[in-house]
Amino acid sequence: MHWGYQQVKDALASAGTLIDVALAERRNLILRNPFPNNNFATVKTLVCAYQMILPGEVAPSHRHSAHAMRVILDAKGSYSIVDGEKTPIESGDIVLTPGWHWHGHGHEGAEPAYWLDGLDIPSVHLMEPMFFEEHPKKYEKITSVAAASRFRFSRDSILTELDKAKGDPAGAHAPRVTLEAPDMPTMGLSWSLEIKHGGHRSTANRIFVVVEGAGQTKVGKETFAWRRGDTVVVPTWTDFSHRATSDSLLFCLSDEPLMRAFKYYRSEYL
Ligand code: GTQ
Ligand code: FE2
Repeated sequence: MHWGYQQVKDALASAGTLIDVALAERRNLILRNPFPNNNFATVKTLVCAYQMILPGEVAPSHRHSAHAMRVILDAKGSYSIVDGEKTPIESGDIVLTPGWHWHGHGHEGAEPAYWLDGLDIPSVHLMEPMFFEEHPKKYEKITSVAAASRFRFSRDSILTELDKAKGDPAGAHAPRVTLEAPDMPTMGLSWSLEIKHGGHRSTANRIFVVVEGAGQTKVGKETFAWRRGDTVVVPTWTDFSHRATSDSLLFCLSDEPLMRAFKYYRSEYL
């Protein structure tokens, strides 16, 4: 599957005229993958949703068993509060919300802010350890304000790491950086600078988010053209290859650590 950012933005903008987040808690558009008997998941183990917050809004705090992360697409002046810590969320950042950490979001900027959420809810559904709690005060008290947070990976810090990264000499994969996040044991989080790389398949389910650039991804027999902000999904054991038509930064959310923990991980370069 492929989802286009522009179409999603239009839908979220419409939703923004109907209801505010004080009532709805979150304004999100879920990427339900239309495989048989699915009414929620983006891949079998993970779900993604685009989220939008309007200037002046504050989304109430809550916590849940599911681990969550966000790829910030267009945001200036917005922030997350994770366990009392207020940290800015700006375009290109990754923000983590490990399971059972309180979290809410707010927006002090002038334009609507958009990001993509990734959560392991389908895995939690399978195993059934789901707990959810609204914050007793609805809005969590801010105990510290910090641009540098253990929950935030800024665009600049990611690009600095990527500058030092090397691609596979045989061309199997592009320069890649993997984020070490021990609090997020179900999720693999990585970035790559794509030009062109050959076929690969693995048992991991992968969700690619276009942080910058344009190009196309071949997934099985289908080819999806993508632009900044789009999402492309590669299900387990499906061949895929990327071809960028301009300098492209792809973020990949996967269930690779879960597959590895269970010793189900297999991978093949074609
Ligand atoms: O921002 O807390 O897309 O709890 C789905 C569930 C976002 C969030 C989602 C959530 C959130
Ligand atoms: Fe949440």
